[in-house]
Amino acid sequence: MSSKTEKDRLGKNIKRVKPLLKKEEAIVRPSFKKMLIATDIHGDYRALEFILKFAEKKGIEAYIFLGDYIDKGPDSVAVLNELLEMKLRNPKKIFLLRGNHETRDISRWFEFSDDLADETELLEASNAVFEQMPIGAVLNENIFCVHGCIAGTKHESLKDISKKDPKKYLWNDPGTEDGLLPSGRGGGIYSIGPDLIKKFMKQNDLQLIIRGHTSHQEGVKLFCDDRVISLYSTLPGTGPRARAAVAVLEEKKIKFYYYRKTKNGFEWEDEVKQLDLK
Ligand SMILES: [Mn+2]
Repeated sequence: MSSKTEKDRLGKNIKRVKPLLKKEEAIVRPSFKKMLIATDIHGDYRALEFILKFAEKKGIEAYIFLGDYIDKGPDSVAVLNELLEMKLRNPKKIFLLRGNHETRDISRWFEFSDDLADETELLEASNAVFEQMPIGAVLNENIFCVHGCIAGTKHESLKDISKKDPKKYLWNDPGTEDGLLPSGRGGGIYSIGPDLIKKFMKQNDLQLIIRGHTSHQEGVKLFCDDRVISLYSTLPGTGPRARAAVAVLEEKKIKFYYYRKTKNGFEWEDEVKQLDLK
């Protein structure tokens, strides 16, 4: 649960950040030497703090978050406050993509709306701000970041992605079987086959997709001949062996850093996985 002060802070941040997000296109295009990609913070303020401290040490220039800031964890409002304040301090270097939890349809069933149960105006204002969040990011001109996946439609172009109709991009998943398969997540949601993903990447001059949305024990899962990275940056709470990951994109390589839960907090692993880019 969040305090009254925390909620008041959210009210102010929401008001100030709205025009900034409104100005951003559905697809933002950051190009920097060293970028951090993290996703699905889901109300875990301690994990966010842990990740931000690490990023500062690494000399990260720009931050790309792939959505799902709220729900599941105990501190949705604190997480939002931290990220919105980062955005306000550094609007050209912090990018907050929209996740499927940043929608009216789903957030009303979860912790964020419980938190704001007595604050209908603030909940409404937050939802209005979520609608202004960008849907995707293209990093260094050829790495596409999105919460869910692509739509999987014919002749799909990045140019067609709009803030008005983002559902597919927030909900779909990459699959292992070719074609467009209905998803167990619900109606109108699909698992996108490697054939469709490769076609989309070719048509849009992309070499990699980074997405979040699916929690798993590994922190990073690769699909589509290592061209789709499924990242998860908090611990889904499924046992001591679970690990979470963030990605650091620097020049022509992308590195994955993993952390685990310890008795008193979190700990980075020594092992770093690296993917070389073209
Ligand atoms: Mn999600």
